Amino acid sequence: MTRLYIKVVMMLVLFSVAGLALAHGERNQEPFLRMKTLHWYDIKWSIENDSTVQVNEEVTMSGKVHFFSRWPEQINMPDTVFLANATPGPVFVRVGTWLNDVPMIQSTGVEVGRVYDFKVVLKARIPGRHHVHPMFNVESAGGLVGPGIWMNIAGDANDFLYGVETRTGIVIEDLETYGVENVVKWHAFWAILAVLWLAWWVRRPLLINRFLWVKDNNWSALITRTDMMVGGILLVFIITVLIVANQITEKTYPRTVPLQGGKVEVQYVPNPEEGLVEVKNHTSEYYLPGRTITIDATITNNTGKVIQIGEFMSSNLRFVNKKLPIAMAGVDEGYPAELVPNKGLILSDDSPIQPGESRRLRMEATDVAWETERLSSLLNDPDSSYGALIFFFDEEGNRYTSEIYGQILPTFFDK
Ligand SMILES: [Cu+2]
Repeated sequence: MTRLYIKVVMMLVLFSVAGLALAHGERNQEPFLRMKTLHWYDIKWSIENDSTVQVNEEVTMSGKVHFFSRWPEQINMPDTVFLANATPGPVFVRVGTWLNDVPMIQSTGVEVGRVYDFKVVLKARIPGRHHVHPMFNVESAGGLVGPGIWMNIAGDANDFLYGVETRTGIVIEDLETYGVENVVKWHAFWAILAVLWLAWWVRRPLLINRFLWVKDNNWSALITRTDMMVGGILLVFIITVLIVANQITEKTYPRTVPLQGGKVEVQYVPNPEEGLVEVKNHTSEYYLPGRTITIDATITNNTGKVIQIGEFMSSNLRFVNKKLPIAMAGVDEGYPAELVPNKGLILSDDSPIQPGESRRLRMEATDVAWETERLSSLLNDPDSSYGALIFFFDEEGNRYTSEIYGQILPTFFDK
């Protein structure tokens, strides 16, 4: 019986661990959070998908992140956001993050409808196969993750070293172990003191006797003169220790900077190519059995150039117009294949859009990813609307980005 119990528990543990290893929840987020908040693009990783780095090696993720202007009403505006990384536990140490080249040690606020350049540098710490994403923590919304790739860390976790030089020139060999001895020493000191103080009271008869003393108003038996004296001595001793310890600390570390609570300001860089192409959504449908999203939209070309539709991007899924070589060239080798659906983006009219032209057409994005990425649960949301970025290219290779936004209706029958 006990054996069976142990087996069941072990299996449950195994299952939960295996589940963790496969994904860490990026698919569980509500579709509106993934489609109408951040659009990550031009993402570059310093290593290839599923390649291996050694413990202590650094990897870099960089690219652009666009904050959608139709920000969901259910969450706070991105006035307090923090650039980070999503990994299964502290398997990497975050060495630094930058937004438009400003160090993001603290939180910042951003403007919706704007694009920012980000960079995240990580240092490999714990061996294993990990799924690693860039991520923004947004107040009230939680973590919003960008596309992730697999990274393998090889080596020994005990070899991990994270050294820094402080502003005052002190070299710390390893932050992971720095000052730990002192922390242990002080915890032990206070723990011993607390145990002694408890022992002082516990060594005497406890409940019944003391209850009777209270009942009889026998206060001098309850708290004796010796108790008072010991208490007084302890009080003076603790305050003296605090004062002396504080002085020693101040002498040892004359210059300390407290943890910073303020926000950093980041200026956005104007993106003149954004919005030059006007995109207006008429109707959008999600055809469930076929896992197809169809968008009926009017595109108005104000770029002064001849343009073509290159890509429809939402929730890190990139539906690329395969007939347009320049759009295909934008998909790096090594970009996670599960995020670039095979069929790409199908247009009802492929011909180039002339300057000044307004054209109504249908865009079709079909892939099982709508299901596997659990975006089809969009239809269970009280707010079934979608948001995406569309990329256009002119003949000189310039790229224009535009937002598209609309309500989306489910359809169950092929038309
Ligand atoms: Cu992941």
